[in-house]
Amino acid sequence: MRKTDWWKDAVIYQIYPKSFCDSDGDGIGDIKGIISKLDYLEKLGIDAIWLCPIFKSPQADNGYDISDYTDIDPMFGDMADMEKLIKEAKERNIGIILDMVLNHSSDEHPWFKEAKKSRDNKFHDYYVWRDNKDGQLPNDMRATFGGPAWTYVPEVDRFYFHQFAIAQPDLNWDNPELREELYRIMNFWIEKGVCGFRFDVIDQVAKEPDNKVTANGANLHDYLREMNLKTFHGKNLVTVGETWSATTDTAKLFSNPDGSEFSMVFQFEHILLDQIPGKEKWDLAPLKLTELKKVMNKWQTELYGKGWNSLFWNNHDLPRIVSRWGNDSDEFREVSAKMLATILYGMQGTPYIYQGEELGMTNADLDIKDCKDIETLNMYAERLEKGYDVEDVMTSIHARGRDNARTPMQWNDTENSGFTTGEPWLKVNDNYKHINALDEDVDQNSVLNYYRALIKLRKKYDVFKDGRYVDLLPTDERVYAYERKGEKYTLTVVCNFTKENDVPVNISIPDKDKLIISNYCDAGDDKLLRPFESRMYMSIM
Ligand code: TEU
Repeated sequence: MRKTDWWKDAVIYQIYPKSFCDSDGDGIGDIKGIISKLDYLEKLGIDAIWLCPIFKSPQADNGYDISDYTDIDPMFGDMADMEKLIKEAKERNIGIILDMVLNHSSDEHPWFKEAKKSRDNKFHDYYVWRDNKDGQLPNDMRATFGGPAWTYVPEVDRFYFHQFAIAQPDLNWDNPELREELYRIMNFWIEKGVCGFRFDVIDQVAKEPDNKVTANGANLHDYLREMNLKTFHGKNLVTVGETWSATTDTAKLFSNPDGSEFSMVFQFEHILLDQIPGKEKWDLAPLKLTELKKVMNKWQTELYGKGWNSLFWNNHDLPRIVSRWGNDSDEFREVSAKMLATILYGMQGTPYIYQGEELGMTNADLDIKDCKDIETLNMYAERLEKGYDVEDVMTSIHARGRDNARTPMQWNDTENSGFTTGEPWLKVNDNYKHINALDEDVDQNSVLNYYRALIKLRKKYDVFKDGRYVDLLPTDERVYAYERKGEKYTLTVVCNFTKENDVPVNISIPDKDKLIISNYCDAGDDKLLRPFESRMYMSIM
């Protein structure tokens, strides 16, 4: 039995099953492949795996379009494999977190197939419909993956609402029977022994399309508290909601320490800092370090004692952080990947590692013909039609496309990076010959061994969990320095966010403080930092 709030000391590892490890040579990762890598994960030191959707799905959006919530997609294996994964992970003290996509289902879910048949069908009201008035769309809302958020179904002479793809009809949470079905599904998995859930776009479930409201509808927190009570409440599970709309105020509700909603949420305020404000993620802008600090400072201080942060740079929707805010050249890739990890791992919250981040995996620079992601492909077509320059569109895709994160995991330097013996569903990044887990395992200075060391440190000192955060250099555009003040210890983190050399650190580190980790092999100078140098000091008060 895990102790209460175990997730506050935990590190969570995210697996994108399609790209993690293929056991049967069909070019697609699978559950047996994951089982074969549990020893690797145990050695890394993680406590839980967030598994992206493995449920039955036509894969219009790589599993985020579910057609059966209590069965496994044959592409990934079967229920016996899943049970084995839960059991074998548990033997290594690793829990399995399932990805619940409850805002929408697949259009091939039996509920939707029934719903389309007639307005009188019991399942019709499981979805969000508006009448056809003279062939006009109900309103001008747009779907995240392009086009209108409404699609017409002639059989019922109505439009259904979808915030994402046409193949992802939104579920109607205002229907209590639908909510009960969802709770049954969650309880089914709780009984199978999972250790928690990640909830896809959960702030968007209480939509009010007539008011053009998607996130934070009036009923949202009532629904979430009901779901909590009827499913995971009091069961010591970890729960994390994906909430693009979260502010520190709403996050205090979502992650209320009274346990009424979730353990924590993913918020994206920092992630949105390098795009042109008010525009789309494809409209690139440079990141300003002081702006990043402002956002991190706000989340670190406002949630202190009142909520809980999740700490992440990466996931399956985001570009690789070393290519984004670090530097993926041969010269600086390793130091900058470690520097970025250091900034995050000193903070309060639960860190998430997205597969390959612990190796310093980079963006992929895929040709458009090799891209597979629905969001990227739809945007490409849409922007070219609008007359955008093809080179500009490709620059955006290389910087932000979701396939960057989805190229297969780089296990070793054999063909296809040891990911598959077949033809991989998405091209392997060519750099697997020198960026791979096998080499990094034995290289004491690898990014992988740095992550292992950071995880060990977090387990060793309570200050990582409890220390109070203070930004030490809020106006410095090059150095990120903060401290965490605990009862016994003070942790100080100092990072050069640039490739410049001899960058002065305008704070003094007491002589008695001990350097507990750094991304350069030799001692260096605590007053002048080398490119991307990062240092963590610990003091006893
Ligand atoms: O993502 C939510 C979401 O809004 C994303 O579409 C996000 O805006 C975009 O990827 C940023 O580029 C979740 C899942 O994480 C994503 O994989 C799914 O495609 C999406 O929901 C729909 O289920």
